[in-house]
Amino acid sequence: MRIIHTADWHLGKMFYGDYLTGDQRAVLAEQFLPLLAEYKPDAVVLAGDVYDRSLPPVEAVELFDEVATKIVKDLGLPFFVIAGNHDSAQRLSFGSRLLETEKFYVAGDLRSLAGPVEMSDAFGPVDIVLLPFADPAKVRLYYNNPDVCDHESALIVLRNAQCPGLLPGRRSIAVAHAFVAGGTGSDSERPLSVGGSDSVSARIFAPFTYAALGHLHGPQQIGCPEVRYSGSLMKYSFSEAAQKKGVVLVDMDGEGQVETTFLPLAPKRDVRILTGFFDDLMAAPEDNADDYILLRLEDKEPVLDGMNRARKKYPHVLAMEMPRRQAAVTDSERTARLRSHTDEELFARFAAAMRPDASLTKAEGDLAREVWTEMEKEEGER
Ligand SMILES: [Mn+2]
Repeated sequence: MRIIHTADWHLGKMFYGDYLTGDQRAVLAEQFLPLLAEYKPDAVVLAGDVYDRSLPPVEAVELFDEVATKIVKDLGLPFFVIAGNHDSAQRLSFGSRLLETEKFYVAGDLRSLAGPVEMSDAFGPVDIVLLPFADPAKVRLYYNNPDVCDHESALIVLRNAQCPGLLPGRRSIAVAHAFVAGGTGSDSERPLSVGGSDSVSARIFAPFTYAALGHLHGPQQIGCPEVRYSGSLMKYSFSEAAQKKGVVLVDMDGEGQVETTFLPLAPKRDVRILTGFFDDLMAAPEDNADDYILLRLEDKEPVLDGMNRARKKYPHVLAMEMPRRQAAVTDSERTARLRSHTDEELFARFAAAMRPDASLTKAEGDLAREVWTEMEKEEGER
């Protein structure tokens, strides 16, 4: 049995004010789908966070519709999808009982869960057990089980309900969206709970031959190659700049021995952090100027109009940090220093900083003073 394990697509994700849907479409159409055609898996597994939010933009829904149709209809592959903590379980499960007949299995709403899906290969059956993300309170209520008090106990109850009798020696794959203890997080994952413990023990997955996990955006295995996060489709924060993104190819033999291979995906624009002095970075040669860039400057002095100047070289520069400058002057020091000047003095200093080669002319000074007076008058009238 061969499956492709992916997770955390976050379709419709907004990154520094812009939707990434176009980039997501490109990586899915130009790399993910061809990879399925090349490796010919028996099934595709998407372990939660299909969308970035519970009410995704229409472009994101259209994209998922197109990709799912290509996987299920054109390539003829069974497609297993669970809801993550960013998805609306109810909305995602629309039509799920109908889609099952097409081998498109969507698990979201607890009410629509129907136990393991049995697949088979030359060696016999393989159970696919879908464990969508569900809040502990929801699980406690739905299964009427007062013992459910955290994510760990909720997932155990859900697991036991979804696979009441895993036969010893029978092969099975769990698909879950959870924070498994020992995993390493990134900035773009939303915590599963506010306060309290949101992690679950890897032992929950011990009965399964392989656990296809979603939630953590960095690809990683937890303790052993059989409990694994594929990581997200793309880099969704600068904390992920050094991560490699891709999908996991899982090959399982007749005895339940599992071999995993990471297959990288490279979107058209990378997410990178550039560290150095502003002038050096602007002068350095660059082959991928179209990437999403965070400038982490070593300069201590202010860089005038830095973002606009940087944008001429890097059209997608998204942020600029100056850690050394922030360390040198604290916010309260800066505020105190500003308070010691009049508005007029501050404006003259600002003008001098913006135009170092020519100080304010008398006419400009007069005009500025006129505007200040006017503004103060209006303030007073309000
Ligand atoms: Mn996620």
